[in-house]
Amino acid sequence: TSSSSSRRGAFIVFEGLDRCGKSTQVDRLVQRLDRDGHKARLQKFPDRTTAIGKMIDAYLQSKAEMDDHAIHLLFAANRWECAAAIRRDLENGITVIADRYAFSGIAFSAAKGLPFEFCLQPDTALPLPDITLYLTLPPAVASQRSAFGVERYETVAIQTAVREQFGLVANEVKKRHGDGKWVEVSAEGSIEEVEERIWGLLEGMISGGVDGRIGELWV
Ligand code: ADP
Ligand code: FDM
Ligand code: MG
Repeated sequence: TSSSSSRRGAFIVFEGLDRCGKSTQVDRLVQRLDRDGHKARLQKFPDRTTAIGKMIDAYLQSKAEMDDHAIHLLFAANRWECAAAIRRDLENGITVIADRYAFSGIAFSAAKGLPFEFCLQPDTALPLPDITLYLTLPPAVASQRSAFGVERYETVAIQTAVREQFGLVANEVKKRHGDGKWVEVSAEGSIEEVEERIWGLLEGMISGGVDGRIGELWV
């Protein structure tokens, strides 16, 4: 119909602690959409391919040290350099699936002790996700998955602090943008079970497209 052709793509974000299954699930979702002939694009954050992304990558691998504020701003800058392409794709009817976004940015930096308001600010007015799925996994289950790697932040103590901050981020999203914008999804069970759970939540939004303008984060 003519109204469906005016609909834009959905902007879908996956968040959650390390090893909860985000990357596995975004890959499967994009593969499913490709199979179905639906236009979709995966956007990872950090996007390590850009000049800023390479600085972030060096920091995460502990090949470079950086002030906490400075690296926080680089993560945000890395989102801003991708923002125009996200907006353009959504307007062209392409579904954009992000593996992490500004919410990780806030949770990880606030967990290091930076003021919450400082952490929120640089992402203000970025494209607002239509929905963020926050994958949850009990720590005991997560610890049975493959061991933490060697990157910064991959310790039980840091992950515990980050989980607490994600709770505050969730409240902020619901308060500013509405309860429906942040949805917790259990990441327990087999990869296929989690995939079906996620598909059940997203199928309508993806196949029908989204009506209305792209929102602005925290605005
Ligand atoms: P994240 O991107 O959230 O850090 P990954 O998708 O990389 O998590 O998954 C972390 C590890 O757990 C990988 O080895 C992956 O194969 C495995 N994994 C992912 N989902 C499941 C699942 N539902 N059950 C068991 N193992 C899983
Ligand atoms: N991370 C990610 C941040 O600290 N800030 C951010 O803004 C973003 C997007 O980078 F430890 C952290 C979270 C995680 C690491 O790891 C990225 P993956 O495995 O590429 O998701
Ligand atoms: Mg991942």
